[in-house]
Amino acid sequence: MRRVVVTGLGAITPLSVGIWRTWSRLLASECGIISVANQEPARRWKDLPSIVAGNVPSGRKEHGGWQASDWLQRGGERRMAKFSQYAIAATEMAFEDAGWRPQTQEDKEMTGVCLGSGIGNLDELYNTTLAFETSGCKKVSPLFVPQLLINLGAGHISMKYGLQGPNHAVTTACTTGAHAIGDASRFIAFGDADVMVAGGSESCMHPLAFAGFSRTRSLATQHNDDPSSSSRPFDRDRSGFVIAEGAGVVILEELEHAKARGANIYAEIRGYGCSGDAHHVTAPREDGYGAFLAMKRALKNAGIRPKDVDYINAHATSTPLGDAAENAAIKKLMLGDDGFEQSTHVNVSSTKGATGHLLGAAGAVEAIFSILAIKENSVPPTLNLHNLDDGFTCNYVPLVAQQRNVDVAVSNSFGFGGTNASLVFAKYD
Ligand SMILES: *[C@@H]1O[C@H](CO)[C@@H](O)[C@H](O)[C@H]1NC(C)=O
Ligand SMILES: *[C@@H]1O[C@H](CO)[C@@H](O)[C@H](O)[C@H]1NC(C)=O
Ligand SMILES: CC(=O)N[C@H]1CO[C@H](CO)[C@@H](O)[C@@H]1O
Repeated sequence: MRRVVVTGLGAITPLSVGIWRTWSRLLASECGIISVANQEPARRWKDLPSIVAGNVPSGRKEHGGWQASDWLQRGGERRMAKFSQYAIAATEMAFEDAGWRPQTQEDKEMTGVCLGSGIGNLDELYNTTLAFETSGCKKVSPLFVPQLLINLGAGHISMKYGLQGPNHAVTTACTTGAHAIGDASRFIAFGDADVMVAGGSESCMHPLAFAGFSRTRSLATQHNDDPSSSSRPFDRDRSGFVIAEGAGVVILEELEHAKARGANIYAEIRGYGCSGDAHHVTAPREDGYGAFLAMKRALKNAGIRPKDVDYINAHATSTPLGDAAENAAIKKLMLGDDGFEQSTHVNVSSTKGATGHLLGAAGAVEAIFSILAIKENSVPPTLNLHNLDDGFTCNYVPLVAQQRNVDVAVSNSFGFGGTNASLVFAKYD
């Protein structure tokens, strides 16, 4: 099987536009979650049970802010959904970082895209629905359908760079980013491409999204007055997740291809495992069996034993049930064949305390954090973790980052519908 390595990273998160500022703010225990109580239209936002969010900061790119004109040609903003705009920008950063610009026809044919979104363009759907209801067909823009389709993120990227390899879009709710990276790695391993742009993007900061997730009782409602303490994975007082936006993109490359051009190799992607809970639309199985299976399969695929895992970037979104189920899954995974309890040796953190939950982009952004943990031997912290629940016996890296030798990292992502995926990254040498 062909080996696959990571040679470029790009991200837009509530902490910053750009990888390095995001990473340094994450390690410095800073939080990107703010209040949306004063957003317009006020009559729609004000009655929502959860009014905290992980918005991408606006401003100039030199200051880590988002401004569409820094990344898109004129008119691009009008033609593209916000999630596609973020995807284009994160891809530009990742290509720049990788130093890879496919020029020849052969290079273009062997470079593909696998990128998705969880929700897509709720804003446009909402506005067009209202316009259609009052004024009919003539008020529906010819851009409506292209703005709505989730695979247009991947489509716009291929058009911009002339990429003629596989062009694929994943949409598996909050597992999207992880599935996209895992599937992309298999395109390379199987010889369909030498280089893949892979990741997830999301922007559904619309009051309707907040209303919908409130009705599934998924959101943090207890800390509206103190936004930065609202996302608290694994903490006893966690009450739900915080909706966030952004994008994560990695450049995956076949090992020999990367070596031949002297590329900087961040890490190797060694394993990918998926499973379904077959249980419930929004709730996990209490014992975390689905998550356990995904991690177990990913490690089997990697040929790595659970006890050799140094760091797990948990999906843990700060919901009471989800975090407990994942904790149970990690403990089950770490239970050695001899019954020896190893969970005290693995370092687990959830970076959602700092970023909130980027939904379809979460898996990609967190894969990037796992890759950087390996590259930098730093484990990012779990913010707001003051009191552990009973049975939470791992090292959850509370509040401050820890320096650790990280050779192997696992990144978990789980989504509504009971879909679970794990990625395994390892140091390349
Ligand atoms: C939808 O309508 C609102 C209110 O008029 C506007 O602020 C927003 O920019 C519109 N969104 C899109 C995608 O056109
Ligand atoms: C697997 O996916 C489901 C989606 O509903 C998620 O809620 C759950 O946390 C995941 N499984 C476990 C046991 O963690
Ligand atoms: C692999 C690794 O670095 N594990 C560390 C996790 O954290 C504990 C401390 O709680 C260390 O003792 C382990 O070495």
